[in-house]
Parts: sequence; C-alpha cells; structure tokens
Amino acid sequence: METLVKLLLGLVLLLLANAVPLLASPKAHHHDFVVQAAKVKRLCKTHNSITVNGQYPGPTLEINNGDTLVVKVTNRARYNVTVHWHGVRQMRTGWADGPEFITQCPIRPGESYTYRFTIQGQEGTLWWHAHSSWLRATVYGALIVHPREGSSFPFPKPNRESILMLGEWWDANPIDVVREALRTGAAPNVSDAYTINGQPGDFYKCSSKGTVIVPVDSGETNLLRIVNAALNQQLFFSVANHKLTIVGADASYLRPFTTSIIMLGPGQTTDVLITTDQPAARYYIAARAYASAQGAPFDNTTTTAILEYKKAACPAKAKCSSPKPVAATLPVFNDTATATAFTTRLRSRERAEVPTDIDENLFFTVGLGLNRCPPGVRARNCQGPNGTRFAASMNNVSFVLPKNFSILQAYRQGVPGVFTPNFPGTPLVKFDYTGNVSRALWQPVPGTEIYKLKYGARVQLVLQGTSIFTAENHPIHLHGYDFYIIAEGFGNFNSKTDTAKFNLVDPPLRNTASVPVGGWAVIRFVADNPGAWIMHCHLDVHLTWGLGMVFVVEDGIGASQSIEPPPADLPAC
Ligand SMILES: *[C@@H]1O[C@H](CO)[C@@H](O)[C@H](O)[C@H]1NC(C)=O
Ligand SMILES: *[C@@H]1O[C@H](CO)[C@@H](O)[C@H](O)[C@H]1NC(C)=O
Ligand SMILES: *[C@@H]1O[C@H](CO)[C@@H](O)[C@H](O)[C@H]1NC(C)=O
Ligand SMILES: *[C@@H]1O[C@H](CO)[C@@H](O)[C@H](O)[C@H]1NC(C)=O
Ligand SMILES: *[C@@H]1O[C@H](CO)[C@@H](O)[C@H](O)[C@H]1NC(C)=O
Ligand SMILES: *[C@@H]1O[C@H](CO)[C@@H](O)[C@H](O)[C@H]1NC(C)=O
Ligand SMILES: *[C@@H]1O[C@H](CO)[C@@H](O)[C@H](O)[C@H]1NC(C)=O
Ligand SMILES: *[C@@H]1O[C@H](CO)[C@@H](O)[C@H](O)[C@H]1NC(C)=O
Ligand SMILES: [Cu+2]
Repeated sequence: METLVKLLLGLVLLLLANAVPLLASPKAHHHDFVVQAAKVKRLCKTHNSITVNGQYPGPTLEINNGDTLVVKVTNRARYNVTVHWHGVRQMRTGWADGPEFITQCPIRPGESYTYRFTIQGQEGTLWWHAHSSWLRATVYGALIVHPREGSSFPFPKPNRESILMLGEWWDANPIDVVREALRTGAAPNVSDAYTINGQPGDFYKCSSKGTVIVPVDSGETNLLRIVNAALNQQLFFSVANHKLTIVGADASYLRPFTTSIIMLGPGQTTDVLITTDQPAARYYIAARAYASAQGAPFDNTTTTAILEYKKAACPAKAKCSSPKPVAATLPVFNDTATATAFTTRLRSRERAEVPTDIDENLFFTVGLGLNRCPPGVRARNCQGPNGTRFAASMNNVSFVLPKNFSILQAYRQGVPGVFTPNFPGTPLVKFDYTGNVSRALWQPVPGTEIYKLKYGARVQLVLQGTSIFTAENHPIHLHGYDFYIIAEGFGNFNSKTDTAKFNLVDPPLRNTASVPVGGWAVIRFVADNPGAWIMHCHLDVHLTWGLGMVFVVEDGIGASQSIEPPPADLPAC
C-alpha cells in the first residue's frame, strides 16, 4: 500500500515537473496598430499615404525568440486591409497569418482584428506588411527577433545594431497604379524612387535633407539588419569601402562569409556585420535594382544612406559642411553572375535537418503569360503586348483570390464553391520551359486551386522558371514555413543529373527563394503546420497577375498537431 502511494506521489510530481514549462506563459508584447492616411512628403510632393500610426515606415517591433506578440489592428483608412507577419512560422496560429482571402477576410474600414502569435525557434530579422492590394508599398515595418532570453548571438556581440529597410516609392497613390494596370491590362508604372528607412537619399530631388545617417565610431562592429520591402524589385546593396560579413537571412543563422555586394529579393532579409576599420569619413550605403528580365522597363535609380564616422561629422550648429561621402560600387542592373554568386554561397550555420524519404515530389512552373483580349472587351482594356492582357501562373493556373470567404475559413467550415483541390503537382503539359516556348502555351487558366498536404508530409518542390513572354528572377515566398534551398541552376531542371547538386548537409533555411532567371530552385520542408498557406511571387505585380497557389495542410493527430480554433473577432466577408 505504502509503495503504491509513493509510486502515485512520484507520478504526480513527475507530471507537475513536466507541466511547469508548458504552463509558464511566454512574455507577451501588446501593440496597437492604427491603419490611417497621413501626409508624407517625398520627391518635392506631399502625398496622403496609408500608414500605421502615421509612421512611414511603420513601427519596429522587437521581441525575444519565444515571446508572444498581440497586435490589435484598427482600420481607419478608406481601403480594406490585413497585416502579414512575414516569415513568422505561425505554428498552429494560421488565423493570424494575414493574407486577405487566404487566412482571413479583410479588416474593413472602421473595424479591427487582433493578431496573436508566438515566435518559436526563429532569431534575426523579419518584418510585417499589409497583405491587401498594393498597400504594403507604405504599410510595413521591421520585426526584430532577439536571441531567446538568457542566450546570445552565435557570434561576438556587435557594438551597435541598425535596421535598414529598403522600400519603393511611387510619386502617385500605389493603389491607383495597380488599379490602372488592372484596367488597361498593361504593366503598371514603375516606381520613382527606392528608399532606405523611407528616405530616397541625396541622389533624388528634394531628398538630401532627409537622407538617413548611420552614425558609427571607429573600430566597432555594427549589425546591419537589411530588409527588402520593395514592392516589385530585387535589389543589390553595398557599403562604400566596407566588407559585409553575412551572419543570417530570413531569421535563420548562416555560416559567416565576407562579400562586398549582397542581393535581396523582395521579402528577403539579410543580417550582416560591418567593422568600421576605414579612415574616419562618410561612406555611402547604396541600393539599386537587380533587373533580370531582358528589355522590361524598371526603376533604374539609386537610393542612398550614409555611414558616418562620428569624427568626420560636422557638429550640429557648427559652420561647416559635411564632406561628400565616398561612392559605393554596385553591379550593373542585369549582373546575374553576381546575384548568383551571392545566393549560392549561403550555408546554414549548423548541420541542417533536411528531410529525406520524400512523400511529395512536386514540380511547379513559375512565370508570366499573356491573355488574348476576351471577346467584347475594348482595346483600351487590352494594352498588354500586341493587344493582350498580362497574366502569370504556377503550373499554368493563374491564381484568383476568393471573394466571399477566406480559403482557411471555407476549408475548416466545409463551405463549398470557394476553391477546388485540383492544383496539379506537376505540369499537365511538359515543354522546354526555358526555351522558345510556343505561343499556344502562353495563356494560363484562371482558378482558385489548392494542393492538399497530409500533416507531416516530407515535401520536395522544384520551382521551374519559364521563358514565357520573358524569363525573370522570381522571389517565391511560402507562408507558414521555412524551407531548405537545396540547389539552384539555369535552364530546365534535370531530375537525373541535377540531383548531384543537392546539398543535404548545410543548405540555407529561408522563407523566400530567388528562382534564377531562366532557371530553377529546389526546396524541401516538412508539412508540420496545419492551415492554408499561400506560396507566391513576392513581386506584387506578379502576384496581382496570378503568380501564386495555396497549400492546405491537414491537421495531424491530437491538439498539438491541429490548428487552433479561430479567434472570436476574425473578420467575416
Ligand atoms: C502612369 O504613368 C503615366 C505616364 O507617365 C501617367 O500619365 C499616369 O498618370 C501614371 N499613372 C498613375 C496611376 O500614376
Ligand atoms: C535610366 O532610365 C532612364 C529612362 O529610361 C534613362 O534616360 C537613363 O539614362 C537611365 N539611367 C541609367 C543610369 O541607366
Ligand atoms: C546586360 O545588358 C546589356 C545592355 O544593357 C547587354 O549588352 C548585356 O548583354 C546584358 N547582359 C546580360 C548578362 O544579359
Ligand atoms: C508582337 O507582334 C510583333 C509583330 O507581329 C512581333 O514581332 C512580336 O514578337 C509580338 N510580341 C509579342 C510579345 O507577342
Ligand atoms: C461564394 O462565391 C462563389 C463564387 O463567386 C459562389 O459560387 C458561392 O456560392 C459563394 N458562396 C457563398 C456561401 O456565398
Ligand atoms: C521561336 O519559335 C517560333 C515558332 O514557334 C519561330 O517563329 C521563332 O523564330 C523562334 N524564335 C527563336 C528566337 O528561335
Ligand atoms: C494552359 O492551359 C491553356 C488552356 O487549356 C492552354 O491553352 C495552354 O496551352 C496551357 N499552357 C501550358 C503551359 O500548359
Ligand atoms: C472589402 O472586403 C469585403 C469582403 O470582406 C468586400 O465585400 C468589399 O467589396 C471590399 N471593399 C473594397 C473597397 O474592396
Ligand atoms: Cu515573379
């Protein structure tokens, strides 16, 4: 009897000991985001821009790995809006992911919605942005994930940290720009400036005064957290006369290496260390386009900030003018060799746990298309090349957002007619993807099709660029997951010979892959997060034209493998 009591007592103590870490609630950070129009003066003109809390860029959120964020978003603008927490894995909290009509209906003007989620196992730089129409042009900000409380970086602690958000500015209302493109069927106007922390910098008219200064002391190390928040453009980035030591990307640590140029696709982040080992002076920090599509128009301007050694600065109120900054060198716009040399050098810091024994072997083409002018439609609505309308697709399906339900709501509540589960796992028509593609193959089919994945499925996905209309580098972003990029190359992926290039040892873990122009990338992940997850090109113009699809990942067994119930304030359509 006594032994039985002891045994039971022991069992209870054991259970309690195990339960304590589960019960200890993570530190929660509460924020209020008010989406509202505010006056923003750029390039000599004042615009009524949509912002968060009147700030452009919006507020920076800082938390530790393991903490919870609770953000109440109130919409006081005249457009529908949602907010996406870019790169946050959202384990079991898919209702907080944000893309409109995928995981929620929009927050309508006058309404609000509270996003609640926990960061688990991610450290570094992420960001947040609107995920509705082109609002993210001005509605975005940084989300810094510091190391777990009580731990530190896997590299010497830098003396300073600076956030550099690269953005894209239109001397117009970005919503008007996309609406005009959708009306005409032509490509949207290119932007008028790139920005660093919202400022174009002194190469642009009326912009010198606002140029961002990054003050430094000699002989210190500074952690630069660089985010490409531009809407439609991959960017090269460099700092005059300074080497950049890469230590992380997309909130995963990387094996350090040194370079003078980095390339970021929209959606990607890169953490770099820079040591101020140069003569005290002022040095340009600069970014401009990596434009891979031949002959396509793009914004060819250069944005700048200034790395300023304090000894070289003109003291406030002193009668002197600061010396001209040292010029930064950037590659030519179409320097694919430099872009590739950078992306193929990325390695995870530790040995990676790349899934093997693949359950789902997928192959998706990604690229543009042209729709013939539909009967009865006027010529002024078909101003794409030779009287067409621009389109884009994955596996020839041009993604169309639902209008009266989100995909996640429709899936969980069994609402029919919102989507079909027919997204093809491989192309229905095989062709020479990167060759001279016959015009008969250029017109994709519109559809709201999803691909279903079983909980825990080990997925390999080949992302194959096409040369339909034009080959181009596509930054493909997957929500709800990080994935390993195990290989990339040019031309058509060859399943017999290209497997030799697979890196299953230390590939980088990211949430956005740069699919090379006229080439391919192979990614792997385990489908361990139930929900509805959009995968799309992070060039908003391509997403607008349909370059996306949705994975619906089923629940596994028990609560820990199932999505949480929807929050009570989830917006309805
Ligand atoms: C796009 O550019 C054209 C040509 O410069 C201009 O006339 C038009 O107003 C612009 N559209 C928008 C929405 O700004
Ligand atoms: C940028 O493009 C404009 C207009 O197409 C052109 O006039 C200008 O020369 C270009 N600038 C550079 C630096 O290539
Ligand atoms: C880059 O563009 C120039 C013309 O602007 C062209 O001569 C060159 O062939 C292009 N390079 C590549 C790699 O496409
Ligand atoms: C448009 O038509 C012209 C003349 O027929 C042709 O040379 C060109 O290749 C066409 N462009 C596209 C994108 O179809
Ligand atoms: C939602 O819209 C689709 C397509 O427009 C329609 O087929 C379906 O019946 C609608 N569902 C509801 C519940 O209104
Ligand atoms: C591409 O193929 C078309 C016929 O399908 C042909 O007319 C054209 O000359 C080819 N272009 C090139 C660059 O080979
Ligand atoms: C896409 O589907 C349309 C309609 O069936 C077809 O005309 C076109 O050839 C297809 N293209 C490809 C690349 O499969
Ligand atoms: C906002 O979203 C709702 C669906 O939730 C839709 O009915 C309405 O048309 C949208 N309004 C605008 C201005 O797009
Ligand atoms: Cu794209």
